[in-house]
Amino acid sequence: MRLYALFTVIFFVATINAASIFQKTEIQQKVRYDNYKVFKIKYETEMQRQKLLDLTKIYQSFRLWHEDSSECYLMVAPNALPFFEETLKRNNASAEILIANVQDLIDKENEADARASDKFGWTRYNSLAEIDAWLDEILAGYPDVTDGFVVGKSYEGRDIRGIKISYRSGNPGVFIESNIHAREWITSATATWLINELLSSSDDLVRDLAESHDWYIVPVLNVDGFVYTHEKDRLWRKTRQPSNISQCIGVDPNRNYDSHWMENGGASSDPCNEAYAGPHAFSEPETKALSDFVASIKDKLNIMIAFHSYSQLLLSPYGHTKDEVPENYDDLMQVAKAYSDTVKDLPYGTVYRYGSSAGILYPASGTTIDWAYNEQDIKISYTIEFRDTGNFGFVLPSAFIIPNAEEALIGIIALLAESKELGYLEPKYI
Ligand code: 0X9
Ligand code: ZN
Ligand code: ZN
Repeated sequence: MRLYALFTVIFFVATINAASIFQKTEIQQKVRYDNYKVFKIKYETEMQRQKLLDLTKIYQSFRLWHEDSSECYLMVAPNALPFFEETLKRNNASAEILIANVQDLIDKENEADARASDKFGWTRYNSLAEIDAWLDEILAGYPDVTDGFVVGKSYEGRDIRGIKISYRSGNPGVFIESNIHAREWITSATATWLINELLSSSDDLVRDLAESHDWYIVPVLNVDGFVYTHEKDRLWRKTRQPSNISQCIGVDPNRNYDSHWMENGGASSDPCNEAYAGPHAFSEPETKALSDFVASIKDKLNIMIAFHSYSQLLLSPYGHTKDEVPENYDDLMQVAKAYSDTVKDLPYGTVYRYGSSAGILYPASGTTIDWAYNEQDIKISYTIEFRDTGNFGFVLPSAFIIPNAEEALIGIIALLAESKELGYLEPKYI
């Protein structure tokens, strides 16, 4: 009898222990960015550029937020500040501080009163589960003009969902890919707002926009990464598929498309790099699925737009080289100008610059829009980098969701009108 009691006690203790160990792995801490700073660094020489970008090899301490042809935005961990300052001095470079404490921004990202609300809306950022539930409501509410579709499954087995909006058959097709980069939350917030406007607005311009195009919108392509940014690390960019050759997880999906893959230094072969192209083109289930889906309807698609953030830019092909521009480059610039002019005329006065991707930024090979343009014959293709220009970067406060989305809507209206003018909205194959 005594022995039995003892066994019971041991068993009980063992169970508690197992439970607490289990809990530890379950309730893993969120990554924090207390006193991490973001600097803007202008470089004058290629040497300076190399030295600064080299820092990102120490990827726990230095992370690249954005790069332009003449500057970069670097997030620096507090313990790496002395080394960072020394590196600047040694290379005769100077840095401007844009964000003093990244964690502070993350904590305040969602507006105080919206944070508590459990209603879906555009005053705060929504989780994937909330977006999925909202999509179901929208599909149920507009059954005659919407169709839900599943692009495919992510590495972790989630559905990658999209919505088709069509008021009549035979309309020119517009495809919108959004949130391929996990941390770019403003993109899915804008995409969902756009879906809502297309279906519910009574404005004449918006009604015409909605009803004279067929819309295919994927609000969150990188579903695994997006969930990871909500639950573990707000600043995650890549997919979540592990590597066979490294401890570092994930691939930059916007370097993984099968078009000039890994050419011209437009991507990295280092799995720890934020622009890792993957072990081969379309190694990621997410990009493979999107490309198969787009290829299956390419005859119906006149326009491809990929939503990104940040820097307020409209980028056309090519990304893989700046030595050449596409044959309809002048048209692409004219259409981009229409977007930019219209957005600037709104009371917000927001400035969007435009140009070819490689020309204005840096070479990037294997991007969605280059693939759509080069391999799928979609001749009006853009990456749009939304707000802002660096004061908040990826952690754009939710108060800016609606202004950003309004700009996107008005910009897209102008983009499509100009494309139509230039003859790009005719049926592609007769
Ligand atoms: O680097 C990217 O994939 C995009 N910028 S982001 O900050 N959203 O990651 C830009 C892709 C456009 N093409 C080129 N930069 N060439
Ligand atoms: Zn090539
Ligand atoms: Zn992006």
